[in-house]
Amino acid sequence: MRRRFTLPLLTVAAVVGSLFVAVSPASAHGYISSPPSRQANCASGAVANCGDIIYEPQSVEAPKGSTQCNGGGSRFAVLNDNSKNWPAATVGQSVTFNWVLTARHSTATWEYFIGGTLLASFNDGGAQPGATKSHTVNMKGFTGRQTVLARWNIADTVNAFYSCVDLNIGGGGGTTPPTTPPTTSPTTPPTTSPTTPPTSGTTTWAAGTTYKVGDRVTYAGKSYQCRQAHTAINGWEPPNVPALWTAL
Ligand SMILES: [Cu+2]
Repeated sequence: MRRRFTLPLLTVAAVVGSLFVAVSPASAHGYISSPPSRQANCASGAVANCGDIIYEPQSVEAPKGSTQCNGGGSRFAVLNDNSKNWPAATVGQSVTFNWVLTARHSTATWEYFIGGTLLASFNDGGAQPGATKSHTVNMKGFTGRQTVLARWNIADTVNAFYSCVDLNIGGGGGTTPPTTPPTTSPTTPPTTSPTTPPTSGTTTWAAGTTYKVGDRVTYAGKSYQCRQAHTAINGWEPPNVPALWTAL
C-alpha cells in the first residue's frame, strides 16, 4: 500500500523541485475530506499560500498525542495558523466526518477534540479500515466557530495522522462559508490536458480538480463516478482509489 503511492509523490516532488519531499519516507495516508479540513482547503485552493501541504493533504503524520493541527514539529506549521482565513463549515450538533485513506493502516483509535475536550473516541482494536472512514460525532454543546482536532492513531507505529476542521456549529451568528470551493486551482499539475474544458457532463480526470459526489469522469478510456468529494492528486487516478471512484 505504501509503495504504490511513493512514486506519484516522488513525481510531484520532482515537478515542484522540492528535494525535502523526495527524501521523506513514503507518505500517503489519510485526511478528512468533508467537512473540509484545513489541509483539504489548502489542497483545493480555497485557502492560499499554504506551502507543500497542497501536494499531500494526506501526509500530516507525527507522533501520537499532539494537540496541534500539524501534529507538532516544523512541517506543515501553516495548519496551526489560526490567523489564516480558514473557511468554517456550517453544521449542527451532530457532524459526520469523512476520511479519505490512501493507505489503510491498522488502526488503534480515532479521536475528536475541541480544545482540550474529547468529543468522541472510536476504538478499532487494530483493525484495518476501508479506503474511506466516516464517524458521526456529537459536538457536546459547543457552538459558534470552533476548530475540531481529529487524530487517526495507527496501531503498529508510534504515529498518528492529524486533521483540523473549522466549523460554525449551530448555524446562526457566524459567517456563511462558501458552499463550493473555487473552480480554479493553483495546484493543477502540468499533466492536465488543456484541451478538455470543465463543462458539465463527463470530463477527463485531472489531478488538481475538485470533484463532488456524482461527478463523472473518464480515465484511460473508462468512465467513473465520484463517490466522495475530494480534490484529486497524482496517485488518486480512478482505478487506483475505488474509495473515491466507482467504475461505470
Ligand atoms: Cu502510511
